[in-house]
Amino acid sequence: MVCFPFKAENAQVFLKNIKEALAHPRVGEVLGVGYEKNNCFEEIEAKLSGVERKGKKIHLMVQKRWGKKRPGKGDGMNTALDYFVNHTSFDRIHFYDADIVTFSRQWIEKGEKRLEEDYQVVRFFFPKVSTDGMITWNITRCGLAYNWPHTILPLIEQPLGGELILKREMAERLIKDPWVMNYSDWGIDTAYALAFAKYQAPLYEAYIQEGKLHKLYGRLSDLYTMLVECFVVIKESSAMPINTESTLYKKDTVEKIPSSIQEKTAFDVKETIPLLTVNWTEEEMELLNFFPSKIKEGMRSCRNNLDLHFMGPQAWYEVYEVLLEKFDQNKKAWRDLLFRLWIARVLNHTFYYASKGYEYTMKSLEDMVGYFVQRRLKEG
Ligand SMILES: Nc1nc2c(ncn2[C@@H]2O[C@H](COP(=O)(O)OP(=O)(O)O)[C@@H](O)[C@H]2O)c(=O)[nH]1
Ligand SMILES: [Mg+2]
Repeated sequence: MVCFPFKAENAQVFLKNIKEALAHPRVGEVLGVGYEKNNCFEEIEAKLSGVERKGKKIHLMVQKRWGKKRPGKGDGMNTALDYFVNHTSFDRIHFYDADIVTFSRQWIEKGEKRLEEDYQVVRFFFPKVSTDGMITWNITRCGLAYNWPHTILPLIEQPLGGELILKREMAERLIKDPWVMNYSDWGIDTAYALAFAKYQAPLYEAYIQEGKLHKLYGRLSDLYTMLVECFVVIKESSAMPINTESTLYKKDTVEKIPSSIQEKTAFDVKETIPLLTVNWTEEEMELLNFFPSKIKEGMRSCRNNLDLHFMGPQAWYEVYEVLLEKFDQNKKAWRDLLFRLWIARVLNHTFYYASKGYEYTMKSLEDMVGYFVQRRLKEG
């Protein structure tokens, strides 16, 4: 079974993806789980007859309320798991984002092949734009490295990726895990990744060279909610014991990155700068006192003079440490400050690394995650 969670997507793109999935001989059913019965849902529903295929089922449904966090993509994915386990007899569920323009049945093929081996979970990864994935790198991968440096978690290429396949047994475990089902928001991808590691599920990461082209963000402010929710799940699970010493884990090796991807910029820098420099509150200023003086001074002075040299990968470690200890998701000033600190890191990366060539940039990000791992292993 193939599931596409969706909220408000381009119907043409989504319908083409449904059609593509149905065309794979092994796919018996496509499930679309919508956020609500909105225009997108109704448009898809009205046009389904155009993509139907004999002997195969298409099922559209609205997500149910499973978690206690903001109702979001997590409720959508968990609704799909429940439907898959309790209303079908298929043995694998594939998840793909509905907005992917480059989706093809070869992805399904590639993943299915690995599940014939001993793997229980297959995740897909894609060539990356050097200024994209800034939550993945600076929040999720750094957080996985900080909290679980001795496991496979820091090695996972795209832990927030919505493209993955699970065997039935894994889906059954997830829906019986109240901790996982609680993440109804953007925290879900991290929650699944942590759960798989906790279950020691054999994992394969499959590389898709064509890349995942999908709708892009305009301003980084679009990412505010996602940023906060992705950090909160890391913080809340800090004490979770995970041991993957004997877990089977492998990934495809990456060949040359297409030059079209090497040259892309993921967001509008000019529009982003004011998110860091204007509208500071007294309370945010106060909270800066928790941070080492270099960071406190740097953040304070960047309001007048945009010098972000202070927020390199190693300074980010110091920031992360304080955030894990002090961040309070119920305080707006903390959420706003988290956002600003992250913007400072993203702009540091963009100004001082991304300007020096693709390979150098990507290596600096890998090195940052490596630094988190090494430092935590050293400090025990
Ligand atoms: N069911 C459901 N799907 C969602 C929700 N929010 C986002 N999605 C879908 O999840 C997928 C990934 O979301 P997207 O906005 O593309 O995130 P990005 O790829 O990280 O930029 C898309 O197919 C969205 O339509 C939600 O609240 N409920
Ligand atoms: Mg997308």
